[in-house]
Amino acid sequence: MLASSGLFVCFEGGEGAGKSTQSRLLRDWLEGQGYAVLLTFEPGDTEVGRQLRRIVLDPATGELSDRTEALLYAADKSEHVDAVVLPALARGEVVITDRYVDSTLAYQGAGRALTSAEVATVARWATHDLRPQLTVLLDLEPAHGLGRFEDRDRIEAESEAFHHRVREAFLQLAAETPGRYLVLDARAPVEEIAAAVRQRVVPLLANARRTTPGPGERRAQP
Ligand code: Z5A
Repeated sequence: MLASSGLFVCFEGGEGAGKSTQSRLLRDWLEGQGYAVLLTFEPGDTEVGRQLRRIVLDPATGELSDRTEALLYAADKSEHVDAVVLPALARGEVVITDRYVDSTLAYQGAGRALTSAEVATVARWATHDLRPQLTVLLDLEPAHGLGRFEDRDRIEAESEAFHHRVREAFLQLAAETPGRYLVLDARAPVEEIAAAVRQRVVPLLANARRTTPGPGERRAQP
């Protein structure tokens, strides 16, 4: 299902690929153009999501069964979509999410010993099969992204092979529906990536609500 009002954009990729940086830059630029924007993220951008995030990412949680982990991420998504994403889209806003369903298909489906089809069934059910109109995949060699951080959470601490499977899964998802993806080399300069994202987003804004006229736009005369 695609949203019929607003615009749903997602940033995906491995750790340290620049998702938070680019989602903030896109939010700031769109707001500067007068659009109503909601910037959000998974896991953890709801009340219950914050608790789920602590469980799935805190190294103190220790081992979880693969299915438990997939269900916890799915619960976070369900709450996120129902409480945050769908209401904002219904208001005509541009919703930008830092990670979404592709993350669980990649991390729980390809990273862990679950099949992607099983994880997809659970995640699509949890999210009413709501799909972004555009997913920006910031592609980066795992060692490069992990090197941007010193501390590691439960998932970042996984093996190099795990992170390579995750990267390949993201690329495979993008290859399956290329019309809904923008795959960018995350090693490019920040401003170069931001410009490529803007160029791809602009033609998708037809159903997005403006709160103020864009720069240089004149108000209609009474
Ligand atoms: N996870 C999952 O398993 N299943 C799911 O369904 C979901 C998530 C939704 C969330 O961690 C973890 O949950 C994640 C997957 C799993 N774990 N792992 N591993 P998170 O939310 O805490 O973190 P993250 O999503 O992995 O993002 P991040 O680590 O915060 O990185 P980022 O947002 O992609 O990057 P950044 O913060 O924008 O930039 C990182 C640094 O690089 C920073 O110093 C920037 O200034 C720098 N940077 C950014 N862009 C550039 C460029 N272009 N060049 C050079 N330096 C740059």
